Amino acid sequence: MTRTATSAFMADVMLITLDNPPVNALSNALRRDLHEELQRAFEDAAVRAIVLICAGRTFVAGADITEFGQPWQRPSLPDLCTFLDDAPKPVIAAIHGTALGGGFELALACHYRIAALSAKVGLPEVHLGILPGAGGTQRVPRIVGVEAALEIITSGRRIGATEALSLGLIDAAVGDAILRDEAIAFAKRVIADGGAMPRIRDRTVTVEAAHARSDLFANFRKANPHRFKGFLAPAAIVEAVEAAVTLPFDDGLATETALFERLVASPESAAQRHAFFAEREAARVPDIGADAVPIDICAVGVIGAGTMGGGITMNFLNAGIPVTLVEMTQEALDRGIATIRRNYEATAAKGRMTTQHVEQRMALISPSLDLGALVDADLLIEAVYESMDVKRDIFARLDGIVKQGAILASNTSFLDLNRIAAATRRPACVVGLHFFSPANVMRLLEVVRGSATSKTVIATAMKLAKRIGKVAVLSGVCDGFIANRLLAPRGYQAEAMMLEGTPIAEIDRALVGYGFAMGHFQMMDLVGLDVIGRDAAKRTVMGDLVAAGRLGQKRGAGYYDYDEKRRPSPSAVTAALIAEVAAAGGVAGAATRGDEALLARLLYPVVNEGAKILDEGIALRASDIDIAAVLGYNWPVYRGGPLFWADQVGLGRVVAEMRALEAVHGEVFRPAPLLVRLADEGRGFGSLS
Ligand code: T1G
Repeated sequence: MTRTATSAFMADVMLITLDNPPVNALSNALRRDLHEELQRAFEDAAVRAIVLICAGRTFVAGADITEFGQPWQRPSLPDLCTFLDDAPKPVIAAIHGTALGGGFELALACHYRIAALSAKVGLPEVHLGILPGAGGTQRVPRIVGVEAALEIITSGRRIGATEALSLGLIDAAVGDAILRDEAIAFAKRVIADGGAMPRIRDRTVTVEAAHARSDLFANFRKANPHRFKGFLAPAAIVEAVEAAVTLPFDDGLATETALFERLVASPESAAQRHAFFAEREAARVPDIGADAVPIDICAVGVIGAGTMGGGITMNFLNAGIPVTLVEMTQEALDRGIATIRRNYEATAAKGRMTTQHVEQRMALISPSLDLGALVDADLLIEAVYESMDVKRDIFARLDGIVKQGAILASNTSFLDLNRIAAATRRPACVVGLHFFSPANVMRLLEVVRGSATSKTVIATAMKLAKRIGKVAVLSGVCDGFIANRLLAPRGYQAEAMMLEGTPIAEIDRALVGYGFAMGHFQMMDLVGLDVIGRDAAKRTVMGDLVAAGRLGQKRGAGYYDYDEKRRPSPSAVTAALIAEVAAAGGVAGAATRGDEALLARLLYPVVNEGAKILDEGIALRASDIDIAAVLGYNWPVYRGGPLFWADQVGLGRVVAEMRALEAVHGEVFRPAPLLVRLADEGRGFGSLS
């Protein structure tokens, strides 16, 4: 077996190199090898200092997440950190790329840290539903103080080398190319200065300063409610950091370990880890290999400068890719560009970008009223309103204008991509790129594969998604593709229950209790009832609300009434309208009561739709459906997505409850064949991968 840690001796300094591609995760094998190399260096009298450095693209990215759930093999990561604490000679971590989670904790257990200027450090464990389990919650507050530590660990954010230096998390930052040499020089200076071995565990100033401030922790919880709702890890992090203040170091570590064990065994963490891997798995398309070489996208054209077109454009500007933005009228073009500028300026006002960056990005836009300006673009994205005729017309015209090999993409959210492609003589170059609103924020990008779309085009779209910070999920052609089709039944059921007499506030409360940021009706009010397409031929509550001028939050009234702070309260007008529409439609039925019953009604049809989407081959895998729901519809990540959640409920139970609902509410609750088959076999969706 090749060793994952090796040593080289440079005069007095032992250089230990960790080499475990792709990200030097601290697997069982790496920990064992590192322990042996350290042991050897500790025992070798000729070695007076040790430098820990990594091969490949990054320093250690953390514990090996694929080994979670198995018992730690010795030495565990906390053991290794304790071993470093007890080191008889100075150890210096040399950081490049990202030192994350257990990787950063390993560095924190060293005596010194030197980093490349482009390096980043951080403790992202919170995103996996756990906490730093190798001393991070005890060491970081000893460096930066309790408040900064709480912020860093509960946000999981990455900290650049310059900020890390100013916070004291690292001791030096040097040019990337000279990291190795500088680390060795640093080690030699330490030796020359007497070989001091400062340990973070011995620092007491910041934690003692927090003794008198027992309200710190309660205040932090109060100030950041969104970080805590539904998630287990943030509260445990606060508890662990509190232990750093109230307990001696080793007892604090023991508290951290106990909390870690509890979190790692929780369904919330299992769900978040599922989402981590689902996100990465989604990029893989089985029939597209190295032979499909993605084309370089150097210039993009966007047709339509409305809300979607503007948001889409921003993604490319952010990635430094120039965009030609085309509209039909000067007024629409000016409005679209002004909106983009306003968005950037708002970000700058919050201190999250400089005005210089705003100007740099704006300078990448070439506005035009002429499709002819798109002749040099490598990728065209059409983002006009949802009309098959309009889209086919644009694609036919683009076909006559754009260069050979250019990719023609539609942002349609439900139209038949194959019919759009058929308007051109190059259907192999046509693909769907379905962004979610707001397109510059939401991370999901559905890449829709038409029946003729070439492998090169799919490979390009998947790669481009990563470049612009999106997670691409491949979808086949169907009405609504994956995410919209999946979630549509939730809306139908919410509306059906409303007509049956279930108060809308109860429906919304059940969804919020499950973990959605807002309920169905609150969401409708936020979007604006006038902009949501509906069946004009049918009398609906929404139609009546619009007719009554109740357009949603923006008017202070929609499904709910809103006060000046936009807080919703139940509306007597809406209640009366609901009763009228229900009576006119002859809706019978009883109100559904209780969160469990409400959630079964709202979410089982989503699970069922997911099973159909999978069975039809519209989605490649169950985890793609989960990630589409999490990233496209803010399905609570600690539930893992609808199919992961259904597995946790147990498919046998889901099917049995659906059959009971089918008896009352009919076919919409008939379990899909795949669901029934899996339930009968005692399996879950997770067993399909
Ligand atoms: N363990 C195992 N595999 C990992 C991994 C990890 N920690 N991190 C990444 N991978 C795999 C990933 O699945 C993918 O595999 C490949 O590496 C490249 O990743 C005790 C318990 C490092 C910034 O949460 O944030 O330490 O798909 O596509 O965009 O407190 O990966 O190629 O087969 O994402 O260049 C804490 C997670 C662990 C860091 C690189 N650490 N990783 O991003 O590539 S918990 C993290 C990342 C912990 C201790 C606790 C990113 C990255 P494949 P990629 P990238």
